[in-house]
Amino acid sequence: MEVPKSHPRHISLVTRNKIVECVNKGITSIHGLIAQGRGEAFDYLIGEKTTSKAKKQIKKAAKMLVKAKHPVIFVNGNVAALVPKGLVTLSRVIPAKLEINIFHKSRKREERIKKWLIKHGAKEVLMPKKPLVKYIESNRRFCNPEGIAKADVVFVPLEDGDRCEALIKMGKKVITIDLNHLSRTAKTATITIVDNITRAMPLLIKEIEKLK
Ligand code: PTJ
Repeated sequence: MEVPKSHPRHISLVTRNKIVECVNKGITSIHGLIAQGRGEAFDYLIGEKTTSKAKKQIKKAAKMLVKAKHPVIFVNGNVAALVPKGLVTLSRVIPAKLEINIFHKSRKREERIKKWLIKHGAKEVLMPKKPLVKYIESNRRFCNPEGIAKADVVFVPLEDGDRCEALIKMGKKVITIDLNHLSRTAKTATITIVDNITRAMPLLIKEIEKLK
C-alpha cells in the first residue's frame, strides 16, 4: 500500500506496512501484527521520538556490546521485518553472531528469516538446534551451541516473555529494546532501551562505530 508522504503518520504507516509485507512473505508470524500494535500504542505515548533516557541507555548498551567476549543477537519475525539491514550492520560492527530464536514454532519461518537476512547481507546466521535455554518450555529454548551456549551478552529485542529472565538466571547479560517499559523483558533486562527499534537501531550502530 502506498502511503502519501504528506500523511501525518507517514513513518508509522510505512513501518506497519513492513510488518504486513513480511507476514505475507512468511517471515513474520501473524501474531506479529498484534505485537506491532502494542508497540505503536506505547510509541504514541512517548511522542514517537527517542527520549533522552533512551539515548543514555543506547550508549550503555553500545559499551556493553563492544566489551563482550561472545555477544549474540537474537532475531525474531518482527525484528527481521523492521530492521533487516540494521541487524546485519550491527552484527558486523560489534562483531556479534546473528541467531534465529522465535516464539511461534515454525521451521519454515526460521528458514525464511535466515534467507531474508542473507539477502540483506548476512554472511552467517545461526539456527536453533538444541534446547539450551534452561528454565523455559517455549520454542525459544531451542538455541545454537555456537551462539547462546557461549554468549556472555545477548541482544534480545521485542519480547514480553520468559526468555530474558531465563537468560539472566543462566548468568548472561541481556540488552533489550522494547517500547513497553512494563513488559517482563523490559523489567528484567540488564539494559532496557525504551524506544522504537526502527529509531534505536541506527543510533546504537552509530554509538558502536564511535567507540570503535
Ligand atoms: O517471530 P516470533 O514467533 O518470535 O514472534 C515475535 C513476537 C514479537 C510476535 C513475539 O515475540 C510476541 O508475541 O511478542 P510480544 O509478547 O507481543 O512482545 C513484543 C514487545 O515488543 C511488546 O512489549 C511491544 O510493546 C514491543 N514492540 C512492538 N513493536 C515494537 C516494540 N518495541 C520496540 N519497537 C517496536 N517497533
